Amino acid sequence: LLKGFVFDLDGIITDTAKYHYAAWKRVAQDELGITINPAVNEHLKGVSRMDSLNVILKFGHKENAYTDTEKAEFASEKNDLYKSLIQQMTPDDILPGIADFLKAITAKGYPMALASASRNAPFIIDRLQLAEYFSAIVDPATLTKGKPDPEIFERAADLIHLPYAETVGIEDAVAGIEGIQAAGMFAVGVGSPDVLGKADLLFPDTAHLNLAQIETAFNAARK
Ligand code: G16
Ligand code: MG
Repeated sequence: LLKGFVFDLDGIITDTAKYHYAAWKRVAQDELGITINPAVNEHLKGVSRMDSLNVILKFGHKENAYTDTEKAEFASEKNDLYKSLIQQMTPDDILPGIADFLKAITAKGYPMALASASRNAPFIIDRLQLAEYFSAIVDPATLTKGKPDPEIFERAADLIHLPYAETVGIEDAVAGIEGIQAAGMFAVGVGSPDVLGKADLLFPDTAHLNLAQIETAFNAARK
């Protein structure tokens, strides 16, 4: 029986990727002399702050150019820039259909937890005025592994006491879909079939997310 939901943030609830990208682009250019592009940005999605920096350094062939202390400073500078950009977020930044989708889930009594790799997730959920919908938000600082490891999704379900087999996870990234499935959960993808073909159920965009369809597909899969 379907008991509840775990949600990704970036790409599902709101598009923080554009702000992460703007902040990394500046730091990469000014501090590292590396010019990143949208293709590199695809590899930063869902990836932790330090792992994102490592992706950029590798792209610029500078993976061994800096000490851990210097790297921590670059990451912190990026986060300061990022934080200044997300100050302006409002409920208008909620992706299409998400507000109604969260309302429908709540109306049916399913609990929800947030499984975002972002340490800024509680601030963003607050800015979007969505805090009332989430019974728990995973603190990524307490995790040992990033997506595609299932840890973040398992932690989210644990926080709201959901058995994994009765939990639905919602994600827009391949690594996220893999993590949800590795946790034994039902994976709902938002995106294109060529990228997220492995998902148990796929919607082309957030506006198409439909609770009744998810319930039907979940019940058919668990029979
Ligand atoms: C998000 C973004 C990533 C970002 C990560 C950590 O993941 O997609 O690009 O690097 O959070 O964010 P912060 O630097 O704010 O801790 P998710 O899991 O919400 O898709
Ligand atoms: Mg995402």
